[in-house]
Amino acid sequence: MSIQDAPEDTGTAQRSAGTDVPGIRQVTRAEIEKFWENGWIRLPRLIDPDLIGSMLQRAQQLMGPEGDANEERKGFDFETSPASQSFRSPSEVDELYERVVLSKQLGRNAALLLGRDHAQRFFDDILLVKLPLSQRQDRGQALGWHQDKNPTDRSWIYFWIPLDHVEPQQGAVRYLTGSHKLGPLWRGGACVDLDEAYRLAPRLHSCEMSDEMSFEPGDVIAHCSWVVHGTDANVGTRPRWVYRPSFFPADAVYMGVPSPTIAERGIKPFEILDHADFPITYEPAAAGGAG
Ligand SMILES: O=C(O)CCC(=O)C(=O)O
Ligand SMILES: [Fe+2]
Repeated sequence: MSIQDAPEDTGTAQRSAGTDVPGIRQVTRAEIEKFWENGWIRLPRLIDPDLIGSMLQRAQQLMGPEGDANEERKGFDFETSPASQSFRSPSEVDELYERVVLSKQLGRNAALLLGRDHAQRFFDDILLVKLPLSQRQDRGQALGWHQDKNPTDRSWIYFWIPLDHVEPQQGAVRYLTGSHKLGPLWRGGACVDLDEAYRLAPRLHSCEMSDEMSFEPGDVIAHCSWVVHGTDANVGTRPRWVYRPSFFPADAVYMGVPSPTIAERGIKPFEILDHADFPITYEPAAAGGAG
């Protein structure tokens, strides 16, 4: 059932409540501290592996068992990327993804990580399947170093959620640790090779590259805006399944950075993103939310 079809859907109010989804734990104080230091944090078993298993099944229904069967929906899915096969906004077509992104728990974790107990909105979500390069040259390549595009005036939280075991050779994400402290360095979303990144921002030499990591279902990475990151190619033999939703503080304002997602909803520069498609999923208890 889509949000539009929900029986008692009253728009923003209905979606803003923040559902309770069992199986998503809260981030710890130690994780929050390390996140501030590094700009990213690995969150072991953030999500119950059984819930992740169900999400993988749904993703396979949408994209095929190998993650390569969905047709690109013109004008909706992102430009076919050589780095992965993607499926944009699974939460609009699948009720499990809808429940997960509207969950109070993910929103609260975003607030806790950002260091201010403030309401959070969901922005968007995408499935990113990096296909084995050996099978698909055009869907398994490395993704260059970049900062995520953020059209607002404050940091967002991006959850990088493997839906299956991920080994380093499958092209897991890597970070230039601490690079968020350098602020915006070049155009958000623009991917460059490492030499070019160092040329554009020589201070990046002081940011250590994260080690290659393996993931079990349930392990998650959260990163903030402005941390420089990229992925290697998938030189393994299995598709790499990742789900990537994003959240931001409810009082952030649109800065006018070209963003069809925002502009086509009639939101003008310096306005908050007060729209049913950017629902508030978490509100602190004092503000009337369930905390
Ligand atoms: O892992 C990917 O395919 C993309 C990683 C990334 O750039 C992100 O999550 O922002
Ligand atoms: Fe990114």
